[in-house]
Amino acid sequence: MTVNITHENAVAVVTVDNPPVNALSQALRQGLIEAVAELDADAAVKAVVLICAGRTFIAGADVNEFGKPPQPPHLPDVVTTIAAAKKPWVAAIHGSALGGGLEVALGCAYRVAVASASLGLPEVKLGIIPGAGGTVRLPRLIGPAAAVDLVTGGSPVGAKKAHALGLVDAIIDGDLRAGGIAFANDSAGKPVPQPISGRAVPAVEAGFWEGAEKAVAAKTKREVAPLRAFASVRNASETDFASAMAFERETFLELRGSEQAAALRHVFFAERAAPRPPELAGVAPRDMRSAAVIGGGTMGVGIAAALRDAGLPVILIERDAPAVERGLANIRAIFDGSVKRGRITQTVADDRLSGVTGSDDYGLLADTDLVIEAVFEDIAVKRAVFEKLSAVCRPDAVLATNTSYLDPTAISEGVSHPERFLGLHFFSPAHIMKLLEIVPTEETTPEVLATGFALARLLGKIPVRAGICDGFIGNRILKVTRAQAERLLLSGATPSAVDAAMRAFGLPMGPFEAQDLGGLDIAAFQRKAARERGEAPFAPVAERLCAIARFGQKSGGGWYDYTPGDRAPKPSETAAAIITEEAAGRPQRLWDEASIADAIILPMVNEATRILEERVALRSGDIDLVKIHGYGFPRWRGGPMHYAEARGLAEVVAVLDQLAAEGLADAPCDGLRQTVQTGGFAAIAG
Ligand code: 3H9
Repeated sequence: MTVNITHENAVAVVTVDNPPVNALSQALRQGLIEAVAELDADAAVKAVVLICAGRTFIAGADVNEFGKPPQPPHLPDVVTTIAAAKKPWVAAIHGSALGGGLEVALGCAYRVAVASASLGLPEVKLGIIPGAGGTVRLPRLIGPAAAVDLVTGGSPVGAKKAHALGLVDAIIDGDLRAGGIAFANDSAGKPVPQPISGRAVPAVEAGFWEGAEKAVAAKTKREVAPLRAFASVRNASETDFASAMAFERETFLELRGSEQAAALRHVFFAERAAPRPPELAGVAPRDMRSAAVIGGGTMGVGIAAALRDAGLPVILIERDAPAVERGLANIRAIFDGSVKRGRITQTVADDRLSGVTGSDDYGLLADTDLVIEAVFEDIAVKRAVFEKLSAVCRPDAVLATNTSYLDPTAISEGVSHPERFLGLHFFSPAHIMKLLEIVPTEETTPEVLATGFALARLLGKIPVRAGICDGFIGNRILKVTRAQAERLLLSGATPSAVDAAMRAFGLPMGPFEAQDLGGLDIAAFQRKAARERGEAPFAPVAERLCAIARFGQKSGGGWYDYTPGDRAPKPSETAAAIITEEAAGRPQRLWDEASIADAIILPMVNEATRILEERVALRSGDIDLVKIHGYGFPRWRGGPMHYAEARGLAEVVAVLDQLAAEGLADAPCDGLRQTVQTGGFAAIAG
């Protein structure tokens, strides 16, 4: 039963039970309307507690219904019905009251919550705005400034903050049901508060709306929903309740069918599918109560900080005492940075640091559950580490290599019990970046692979399983991005034009700015290794820039020039001269922003399709997550694969054919051509 009613003397308890997160399915909406009618008619009932079974209060509308025509009863009507109930309803909140869930709570006369609960309107993260009165009731309840923050940012607030804002009437200590019933009994004798719909919106200072709009626009760039949510809150603050509700609903329905909403829904479900690969269903991970990191460089200390943030004690191994000291100082710098940014207090930082033991003695690892190697990207150095680990670690300890390009199977040669070995590709800075590529070898057991996924969950990261190839999923596609960017230069585009086009597409940075920031030497090192393997990586201009030590910002110049102390890129005559020389004899053409973006993004899709065909990635959604969480691909575009499907695969193939005819990209692979018939990437992945 979705909605169940019980009675505690004069208080009726309406329990919603719609696993997993009590989403507002049609049946639940219907059940709530019927509950109001039944309890209105019951003279013995003086007040009502609305509470949820399971791990959370109502977490919102059912996102699965968004692609389909709305079915009555519609949520705004459900909320209006609760708000008009003859008895006061008390929403008793635990877990999360999100989106439509919070809107239902706003229809209640009162809201009480346990301290651990959170409340919010995350609709903008799904490309929509609240559609059941959220933008209209909230400014009337907590004022326009707080309403703008909650609605346009989409992040939930904790119950205590919600209480301070006036969103929650009381925090319940102890049992929520009992506390909710006591609150309802108490309120039954008092005058019912004025319904939110009848309240005036508190006045704002002159210029508030203009300032707030600018701030929202600056944060959200090309995302549509936050500004539309802002407009709805503003309209609701300046007009009557009924017109405001109509305006909100119209915006909600329009955005619900938008491309951005479809893209963001795709990412929402991809993120929820990624941590649970079907082949690992029912496989228990190994215990992880302690961890160690080998290597105190940038990656090693980032990983160690992430492990500490998740509460694991960490041993940091370096080759000698000075290196240990440097590593510990680097970890301290990370925690100090978190204190400065207000993420943690000094006490928490001290505690995190005290949980790191630095040493050059591998013997300390005899009883460690998980060891992550993060030393220099050199196979001999890495193998030497695993030789030592094989000698000292328990045979069931999980051993992982953090590598971005090397073959984990080759690294694992000689490891004792190779079934406990796997690759974990963290992204820098490892304590911040959400992506974790998990790379099993042929010998990795399901239990050890499941441990990789459990680690991602513990660290709050998005795990994507990747097969073994040069660069795994993300860096393999990155190579294509960079090669295409250089092809563009040799055919008439400039670095600034390419970077501007990619920013216009939605990336935070263009490919040349990004290389200047990260350093051109890293990719040069990968290309050298590739040439030694007999490959012929394409980077004629980058090679020449490296040959004259133009490695980017760190050397004062790369693709661009930099003046000391200023990170703003300035077009470089040196780079331009090299480009002109390399482009000599090649056909030149005019490029606009859209065709530049096509010449970079669509070849990425082509490579990604090969990655799917080779089963290096198992699902196209996984590839989208890699590019969004590891490389700044705009979330609102849904990732490259979703973008290609939404754009139309026939058009993608046609543009690639044209680029190939001009010698500016590879021709579409067979798999990509086939998607035009099958309608999407699912057939390849399946
Ligand atoms: C909205 O409300 C619009 C209204 O204003 C207007 C209406 C007119 N629907 O995240 P988890 C599934 S927009 C359907 O791993 P957690 C999820 O797919 C909505 N399904 O759990 C997964 O399924 P499976 C605004 C949903 O404990 C399972 O639940 N609300 C929904 O880590 C567990 O999910 C939101 O945006 C949904 N709304 O976190 C809230 N939500 O097991 C989105 C989840 O089959 N949800 N599922 O893979 C969340 O933020 C988290 O799920 C929550 C729990 C914090 C609640």
